[in-house]
Amino acid sequence: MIQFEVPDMTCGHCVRSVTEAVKAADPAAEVAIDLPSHRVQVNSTLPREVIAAQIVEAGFTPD
Ligand SMILES: [Cu+2]
Repeated sequence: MIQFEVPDMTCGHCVRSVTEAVKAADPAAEVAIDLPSHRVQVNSTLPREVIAAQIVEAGFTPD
C-alpha cells in the first residue's frame, strides 16, 4: 500500500484528477481517497515515486 498526503487536493474534481492520473499509469491500481484528511492510498505494483510523479503531473503536491 502506497500512501500520500496531498494537501492541495480540495474538492471532488481534484479527487477525480488524482484518481485518473494514477490509473493512467496503472489501470489496475486501486485508489482510495479521503478528502477531509487529504489522504491518498494506492494499491499498485508500480514504485511509489512513479505514482508520485503522476500526481505531480496532474498538478498536485503529494507528500
Ligand atoms: Cu478540486
